[in-house]
Amino acid sequence: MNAGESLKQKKSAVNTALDSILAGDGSVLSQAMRYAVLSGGKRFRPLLTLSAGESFGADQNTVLPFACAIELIHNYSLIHDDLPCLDNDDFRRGKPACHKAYGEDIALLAGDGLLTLAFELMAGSSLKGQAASVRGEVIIEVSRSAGVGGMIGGQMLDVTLTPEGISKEEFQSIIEKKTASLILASVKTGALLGQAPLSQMDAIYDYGKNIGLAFQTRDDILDSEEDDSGIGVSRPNSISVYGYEKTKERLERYIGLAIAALDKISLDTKELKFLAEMLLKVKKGKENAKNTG
Ligand code: GRG
Repeated sequence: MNAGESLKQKKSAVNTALDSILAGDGSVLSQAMRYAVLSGGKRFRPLLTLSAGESFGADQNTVLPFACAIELIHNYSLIHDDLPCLDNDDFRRGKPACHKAYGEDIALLAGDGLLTLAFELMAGSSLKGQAASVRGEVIIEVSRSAGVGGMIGGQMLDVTLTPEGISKEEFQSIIEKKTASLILASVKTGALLGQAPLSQMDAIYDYGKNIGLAFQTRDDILDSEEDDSGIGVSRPNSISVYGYEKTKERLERYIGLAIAALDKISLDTKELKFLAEMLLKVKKGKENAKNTG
C-alpha cells in the first residue's frame, strides 16, 4: 500500500472514532458538537499523530484516542475563531459555521465541550505497558501547545497586533504559537506514544515545527488567492509581512527543512513525508470551502 492509500485508511479510522466519541445524548449541545467536528476537515493533525506513532512502532489503537483528542481541540478552536467576537466567519468547510447553525451561545459551549472532552479522552484512554508511562508527558505537551504559551497566546497576538505595525519577529511568534504549536504537538504525541528515543527528538521537533509553519504559510497563500475583494487584510499574514513571492519561497523552505529532518530518522517515515509534500500543493480556490469530507 502506498502512503496515500494508508493515510486514507487512517483518516477513515479517525472519522469512525470521532463519530463514536461524539455519539452524545441527542441534546442540542451534543448535536452542535457533532455538527462542528463531523462536517468535514482534512484531519491533518490526527494523521500526523497516527503516522508519527506508526513510524516509532506504536499500536494504532493506543494512538487513536490521542489523535482524536487533538482533532477535538482543533475543532473547538475553529468554532471559537468563527464567532463574531473573533473572526466573524459565517461559513466553515463550506457549511454554515457552528454559531450560524446553532446560535452563538450554543456554539461557545460546544467549543468548551470539545476542549474538555479532549482531556477526558487523553486521561481516560486505556494504555498498556510502556505507553502508560508517557501519558502525563503527552497531556502536558498537548495542554501547553493549546494554551496561553501556544494556540491561545498566538490568537491573542493575532487579535491585538495589526498588519501595519507588526515586525517579522512578532509575526513569526504568531504563527509559531497559533498554528505550529498544535501541529508540533500532534507529531510529538505520536512519537512519545511510540517511545521514540531521546536522540531522535530533535529531528521530530524540526519536522513538526517546520510542517506547522508551512501549514499556516500555505493557508495564507490560499486565503490570498481566494480574496479578490481588494479591501486588504485586517489581520497580519505572511503575504502582508513578506509579500507573495517570498511567502511561496518560505513555504518551500519549511517543507524542505521538514523533509530533511525526516532523513535523520532511520525509520519508515513515508507517510510523514507524504503529509509534508501535500502542503506544496497550493491551488487556486480555497480548499476549505470544498473540504466537506
Ligand atoms: C479560546 C475564545 C477562544 C478562542 C480560541 C485559538 C483560537 C480561538 C483559534 C485558532 C484558530 C486557528 C488555529 C486558526 C489558524 C489555523 C488554521 C489554518 C486552521 C484551519 O485548519 P485546517 O486547514 O482545517 O486543518 P480543517 O477544516 O481541514 O480541519
